[in-house]
Amino acid sequence: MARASEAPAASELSGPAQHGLELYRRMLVVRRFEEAVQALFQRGEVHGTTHLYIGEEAGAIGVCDVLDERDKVAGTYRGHGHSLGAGVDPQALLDEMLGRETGVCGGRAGSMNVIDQAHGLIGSFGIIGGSISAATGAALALQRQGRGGVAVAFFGEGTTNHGYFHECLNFAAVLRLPVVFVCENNRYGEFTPFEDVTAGDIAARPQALGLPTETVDGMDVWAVREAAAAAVARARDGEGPQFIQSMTYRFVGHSRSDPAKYRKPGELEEWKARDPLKVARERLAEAFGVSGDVVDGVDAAVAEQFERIVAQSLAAPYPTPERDGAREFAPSTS
Ligand SMILES: Cc1ncc(C[n+]2csc(CCOP(=O)(O)OP(=O)(O)O)c2C)c(N)n1
Repeated sequence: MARASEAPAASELSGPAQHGLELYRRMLVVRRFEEAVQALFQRGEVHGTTHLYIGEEAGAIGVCDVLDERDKVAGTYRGHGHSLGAGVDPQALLDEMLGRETGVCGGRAGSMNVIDQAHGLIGSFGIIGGSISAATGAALALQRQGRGGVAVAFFGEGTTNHGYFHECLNFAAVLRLPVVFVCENNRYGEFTPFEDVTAGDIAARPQALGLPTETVDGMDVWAVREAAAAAVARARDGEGPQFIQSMTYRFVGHSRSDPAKYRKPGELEEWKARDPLKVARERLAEAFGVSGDVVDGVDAAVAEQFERIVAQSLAAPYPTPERDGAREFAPSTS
């Protein structure tokens, strides 16, 4: 046991302090994963394109923390955080990015189309709004199964201008489906500020359909988690669809080729001052008495984990036409 004047070591933590440190660790895994993808992309190891979630980690980690094995998650093309939040193994996910046979989809999905039914991830959707319709359909199935499962759709604020959004929210409201719509408002749809293309208040849209709606600080994993816990509990209890708007910011361009010159002066710096990892570090110290040394220990362990993961991904085999996955996708000869 630590003396009163000493902050406890990691192994001595329990309850909310231990849980808070675990939330921090999971966000850090997403951050290091995205940095690894970025570096490997620049080396030509990741094909196609990638959309990184750097800066937005508190969203997926806060929401997914309150889900259980009955639940389903639908993410987007900015979906590595959604996948990791759902519980996809970082090694299998990185192998997938590199097109390796050991990837979670056998190396055939790449960055934007990851699916892992074993962890309730019903898909990552390159078509915007795809996550909304997939989660709404999953919620209909879950409602009929009657086991209390809830579906979660992640999507960006730009997607709230799409037909899918309005149709699915209406459908879910009419049928009181157990679905939580999580709008990750990172302020830009590709290169366009959301206020240039979005009329009125986004939160007023679900409210007009009668959905309980909460806007939260998406840089604070505890705030996101609290809103998600309440929304998921209501959806499980048969109270129908719920809506969360998580206010966040991406620290990198829309995709790998975007230098993000459209940002307003000082905006990036302002949001970086509220980096979810920094916010969590401060909260861990102030509210839970977790020392900087303990958090540094987590940083070191995750850095080491990623050294191993990257080396293993680079050494993993590529799929060959003889393997099962390739046959699955081969044109039928009958
Ligand atoms: C149906 C459809 N139309 C257009 C696109 C091209 N597109 C890709 S991302 C994007 C912007 C989406 O912005 P937002 O919903 O705010 O999500 P964010 O990228 O900010 O996470 C667009 C228009 C697409 N993928 N699908």
